[in-house]
Amino acid sequence: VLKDKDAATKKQQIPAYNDESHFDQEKDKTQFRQYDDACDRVKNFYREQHEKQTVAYNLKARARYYSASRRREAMTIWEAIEKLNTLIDESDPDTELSQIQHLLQSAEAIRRDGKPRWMQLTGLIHDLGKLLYFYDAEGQWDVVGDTFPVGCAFDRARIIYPDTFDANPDATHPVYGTEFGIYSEGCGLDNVMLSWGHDEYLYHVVKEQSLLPDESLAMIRYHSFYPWHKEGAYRKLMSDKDHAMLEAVRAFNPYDLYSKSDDVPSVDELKPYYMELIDEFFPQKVIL
Ligand code: INS
Repeated sequence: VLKDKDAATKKQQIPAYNDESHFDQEKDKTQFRQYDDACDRVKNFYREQHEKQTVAYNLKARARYYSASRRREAMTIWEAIEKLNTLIDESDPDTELSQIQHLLQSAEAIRRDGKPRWMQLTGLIHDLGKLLYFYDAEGQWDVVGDTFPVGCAFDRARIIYPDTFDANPDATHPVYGTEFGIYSEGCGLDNVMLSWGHDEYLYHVVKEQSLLPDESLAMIRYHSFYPWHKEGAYRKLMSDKDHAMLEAVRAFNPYDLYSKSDDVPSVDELKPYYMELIDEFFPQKVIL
């Protein structure tokens, strides 16, 4: 692990990105995220996720994450990617490919568009938090799927399958059910508890154990927060910093979503390139 000062100097040298994506220009964007026509697997997933993501559950999940007795494993980033490979995401209407393929598709699309190396690496790892499923999860409902804040009213106009929140006890709670709930206007998303899952988990790991910049951390923490970055919900909770982070997340999103229809990449051919890239920003082994 680099000393704080070295880490700060390295972070300053990180090149900026521009926010245009070219690889997706030919794609029909209306083919993605069609939740009305989604299969039962997806609908059942969200029914359970929306019912069970409560403040009480989120406090419990975070306490578990920080507890000394949590099961932890030291492994290389590539080993983590391979370990994740057996998971098929029940919430995703757009792909049934394995996770390693989705990660490589995202990273390759970012690379083809000439984006900086830190952003390519973000593409490669952004879903690694789904490893949580093999550790502390209660199902897929606390690992995958779109995210949303808990502790304030669910934005039913901008979250998919809003009726399924009827079964969530927080929806009618005297505090959690109000517009700002336990938060205040402009408090900043750093202070907001987003539904627990792979984004939140990986965000903590990457923040603590890599040299990736703040934009990368935002891409990881918010990439599933579609109600915010795509639909414009919860804007009143944002701080000044969050506006810059929103731009970063929006620049990242096409590579996550629209690369799902790209050709299946060859893992063996691409591995050497990405192994080198991983070494630039991560220690040999990370604790997951
Ligand atoms: C998908 C999947 C992704 C997540 C998306 C979600 O089904 O779980 O990892 O980023 O928000 O819609």
